[in-house]
Amino acid sequence: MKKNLVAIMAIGMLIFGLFGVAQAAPITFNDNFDTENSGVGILNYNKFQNWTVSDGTVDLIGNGYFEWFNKEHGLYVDMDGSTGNAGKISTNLTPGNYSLSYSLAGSQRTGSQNDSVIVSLGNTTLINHNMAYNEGFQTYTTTFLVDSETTLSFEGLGNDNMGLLLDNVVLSGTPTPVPAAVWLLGSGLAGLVALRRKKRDA
Ligand SMILES: [Ca+2]
Ligand SMILES: [Ca+2]
Ligand SMILES: [Ca+2]
Ligand SMILES: [Ca+2]
Repeated sequence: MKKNLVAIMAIGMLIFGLFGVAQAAPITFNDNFDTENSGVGILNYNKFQNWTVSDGTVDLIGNGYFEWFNKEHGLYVDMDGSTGNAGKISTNLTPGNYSLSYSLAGSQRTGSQNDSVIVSLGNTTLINHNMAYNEGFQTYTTTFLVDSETTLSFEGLGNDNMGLLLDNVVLSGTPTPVPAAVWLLGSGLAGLVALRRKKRDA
């Protein structure tokens, strides 16, 4: 009876180990914002699938709603929303090797000559973009290593409700292999050791 219990515990630990690895999988997404809010633009949007809005607001625009570009961009994000406080959007990252690409454009409004967006990992600035209002979408790519859980964020600067426009954020990550493998091996071995010990004692 006890032996069975220990065997079940060992299996459970193995499953937990696998589950732990699954949980540690890094975030991978291809975000063109086109399906946000059922595909309809909205000011001061804060229900993104992949992002949390903090420190101000951002607008979800395009698709005929405050549209500054041709239809091929669908919806995109105005990094300075409509509350006089440009917004910041963040997503959590687990340890791994990441590649990131995204498109930024000028505000497309003459009232805002230049605008900035800071891309950060936690409190560390990766890239500081400054673009003139009339610049079209440009794609930027970078790679980085995350060794402990952190956030990736895009932060608009300004307070005139006209910010840089963000679209096509593609993030892909490969998990840092060692901790996950050790965790799986360790939890499985712990179960087997317990099983052996029980057998020997029986
Ligand atoms: Ca889009
Ligand atoms: Ca705005
Ligand atoms: Ca702000
Ligand atoms: Ca501005």
